[in-house]
Amino acid sequence: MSGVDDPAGLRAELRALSRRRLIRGGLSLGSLSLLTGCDLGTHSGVNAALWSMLSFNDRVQAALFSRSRLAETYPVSDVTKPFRFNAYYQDWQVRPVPDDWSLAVTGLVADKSLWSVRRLRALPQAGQVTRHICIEGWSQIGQWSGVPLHVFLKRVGADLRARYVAFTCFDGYTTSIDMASALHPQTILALDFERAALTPEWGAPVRLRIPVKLGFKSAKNLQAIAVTNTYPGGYWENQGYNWYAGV
Ligand SMILES: Nc1nc2c(c(=O)[nH]1)N[C@H]1C(S)=C(S)[C@@H](COP(=O)(O)O)O[C@H]1N2
Ligand SMILES: [Mo]
Repeated sequence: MSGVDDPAGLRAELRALSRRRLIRGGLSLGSLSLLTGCDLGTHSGVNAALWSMLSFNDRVQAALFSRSRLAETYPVSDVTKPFRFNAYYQDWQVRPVPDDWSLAVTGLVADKSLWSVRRLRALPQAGQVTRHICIEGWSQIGQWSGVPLHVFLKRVGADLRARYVAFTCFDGYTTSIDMASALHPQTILALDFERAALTPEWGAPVRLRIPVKLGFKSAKNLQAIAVTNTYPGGYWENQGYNWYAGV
């Protein structure tokens, strides 16, 4: 997984993880060392922990994840204006929704039929005002609504014991998440932003919105969702971003 060929990068990630936990007043380096049985306060302890376990960071984060811990929510009046666009290309390169668009579902699911926007809107909907946190160091509060991913996965008869849910986008972007995070109550297939249909820049016609993870997991312009036990990686993940990316 991420950082395996880049020990310095892994150490930086661990420092960032530890800092976040410290700031939140939750876990400290001490509790991380309890989890690993290593002395993480020293350089060699960090190396031992990280180099002996390829996906150390992902595993620690997964172990700390609680499906009942909700991301903070805000009043609608806190929504950031103007709302920032971000992608691996400039906004003038945004792809319009293909005329023949439909959402495909593949892999370990019973029902592989295609989904139109209309069909998605007929499923139960949920809204949220949450903070989107980009790994590049900025954040913004947005208001999204759409189909909870757990509702969708159950509806298509997904194998909920599978390890990963992977997302493919028609702009060429990809990402993937663990099943526990996919089933989190605040993980939604968003159709609306500020109660109006998403525009192409912000992910039309449907995007993932997952406030318990960094912004790069919130895939826009979805084309296909796959349920799989084979590690899928992703556009940024394959370039070294921490795969788990919990906030
Ligand atoms: N399809 C697609 N989804 C994407 C991206 C992208 O380039 N393409 N960028 C990701 C990153 S890094 C961020 S920070 C958010 C930005 O979402 P926003 O444009 O709604 O602010 O989208 C994520 N989802
Ligand atoms: Mo991002």
